[in-house]
Amino acid sequence: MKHFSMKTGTVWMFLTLGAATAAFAWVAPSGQAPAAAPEFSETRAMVPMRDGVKLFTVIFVPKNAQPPLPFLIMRTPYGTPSSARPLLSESYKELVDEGYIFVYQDIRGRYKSEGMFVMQRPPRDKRDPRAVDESTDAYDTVAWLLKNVPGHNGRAGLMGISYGGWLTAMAMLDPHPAVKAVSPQAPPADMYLGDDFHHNGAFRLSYGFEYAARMETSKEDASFQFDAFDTYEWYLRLGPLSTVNEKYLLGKIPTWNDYVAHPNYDAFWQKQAMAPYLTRVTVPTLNVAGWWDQEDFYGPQKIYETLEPLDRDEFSFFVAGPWNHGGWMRTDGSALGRIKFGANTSKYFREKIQAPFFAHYLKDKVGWDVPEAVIFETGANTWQVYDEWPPRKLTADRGLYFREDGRLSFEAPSREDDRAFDSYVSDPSRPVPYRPRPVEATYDPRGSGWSTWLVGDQRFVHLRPDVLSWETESLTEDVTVTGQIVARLFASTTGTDSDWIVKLIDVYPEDVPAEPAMGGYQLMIANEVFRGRFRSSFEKPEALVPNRVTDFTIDLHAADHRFLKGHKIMVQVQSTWFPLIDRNPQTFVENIFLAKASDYRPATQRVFRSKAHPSHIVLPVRTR
Ligand code: PG9
Repeated sequence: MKHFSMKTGTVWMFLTLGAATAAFAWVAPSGQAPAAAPEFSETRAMVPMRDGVKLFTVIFVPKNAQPPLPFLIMRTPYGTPSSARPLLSESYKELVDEGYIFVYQDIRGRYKSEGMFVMQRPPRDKRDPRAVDESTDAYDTVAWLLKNVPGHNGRAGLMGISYGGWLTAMAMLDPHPAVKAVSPQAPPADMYLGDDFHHNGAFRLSYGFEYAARMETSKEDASFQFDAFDTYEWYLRLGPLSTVNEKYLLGKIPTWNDYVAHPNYDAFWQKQAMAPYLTRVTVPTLNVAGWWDQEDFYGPQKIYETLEPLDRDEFSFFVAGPWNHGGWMRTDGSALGRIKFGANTSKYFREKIQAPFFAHYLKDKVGWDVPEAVIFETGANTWQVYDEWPPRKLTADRGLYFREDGRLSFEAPSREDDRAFDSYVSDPSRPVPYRPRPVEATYDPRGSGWSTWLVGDQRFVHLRPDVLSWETESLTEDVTVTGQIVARLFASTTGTDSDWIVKLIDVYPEDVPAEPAMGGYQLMIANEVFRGRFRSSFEKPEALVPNRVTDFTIDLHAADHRFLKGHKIMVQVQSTWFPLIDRNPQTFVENIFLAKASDYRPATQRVFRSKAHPSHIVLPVRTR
């Protein structure tokens, strides 16, 4: 959906790119006549795939660039643009200035393309010569373009965000020989372990429900009509998850049915996960992630990490910046929510990284000199360049321990004391909201806090009786954390299943002279949920033993963050995060999607902090 309104000298554009709506302005420098907007000739084609299905494709050839030019291809489930206007936005400026033949394509079964849409269609069985997948569709598209579009230089690049990033990653599995560069940006890599639909087996209820309904109600995006503005209340009223099909989706949304049929990490999810297919680096690859990506933060890191040992030609690069999902192409990146970064970080990425990457590999231009990883160090608000990511040689792991009286300390507890724990009651009928209410629907056209919730001030739950917190003294010097953060939790529950949510927080000083309103702000730096039943195996869940102290290792993923002198480090632990994560009944049942209302019960949770059971966070602290 696109809306345009004209203002003097400024064209405001509201584009639906990926699954998020963003606004950009294309502005003529003040006092100057507007620069001539680039012009494109536009061709629409139904491009035939090897099985006869035709995919709707729009080709924009720049009128002012000297052929031959490479193709830059963006495949999408969200609809191709109806004109070249997106290319006139700030987001594409550097690429448009460089000169490419831009190609957009609706994937199978979406918008104007033929065929059937399958949510993240798994890679084909290569023994079947007639089989198709997103990799063959990308291949066939490149072959067709080379044959049918004049003025090209024989090379093609692919890029995309999120679903588009995943399509890009799929294209690089068996790329057409003309594909010389790809940039998967925020691609999901595993929908069960870390991306949109589940994290560590815990179901991402609001996103999983709303996205499935959006994509599978019709060929075009469709928003589920909630009868409550505050979806926290709507999801709570829903009761057990079986109500979804009984009352709302009526068994008609395949992805919802798949959630219900595959509650564990079975072949269905494993077949979709990227890592097993990433067996070689086929072409130069620019992997891009946002530190506060509310949808696919795990994916780009997992893909980069998997490719790294296979990257003999040093073709795989990693970029992480202070962005939400796709923020580098959707906002100017100078701020996210109330957090400011001191510069236009998106422009930096597009101008200094993305544009030179494609220009180098698709046009042999000089100017691409990224060694391995370009990472924005949050807190310090500076870009860092590393020759490996994470830079293990520059850090040492240090434990940050939960201590008595809500203290957090680099000193481990030394006294043996069975009663050294903190405790709360987790009540699934009163779950902790993951962001301040009202929790607007993800795609609420009136606006939604979804895209910035990860940078929200965590004081809204601090000191709730069902959220524990521990914090350090004010830091006497900066502490920089660069790399993988892990939580080691020693905890017990009176129930037989439980979720554990761990949040690592930067607490601002009370007095922030440059920005007084930020005094005491609690900014989340890392976080994750772990569903207790999967402690031993994601394939075969097991009940927890009530009241037994059990250790949980929870990957909080990577960060590059400087906790500044005068700030404090805080950890919060809770057992509900609603409706981001569905409520764990806290009573072990075979399939939570089929749990009864009576299975949902309060439980008393204990988090231990004794010598024998020292709950802590492992931080990769910079030593150099
Ligand atoms: N996060 C979205 C998505 C990607 C892939 C599968 C399902 C959802 C997106 O923004 O495209």
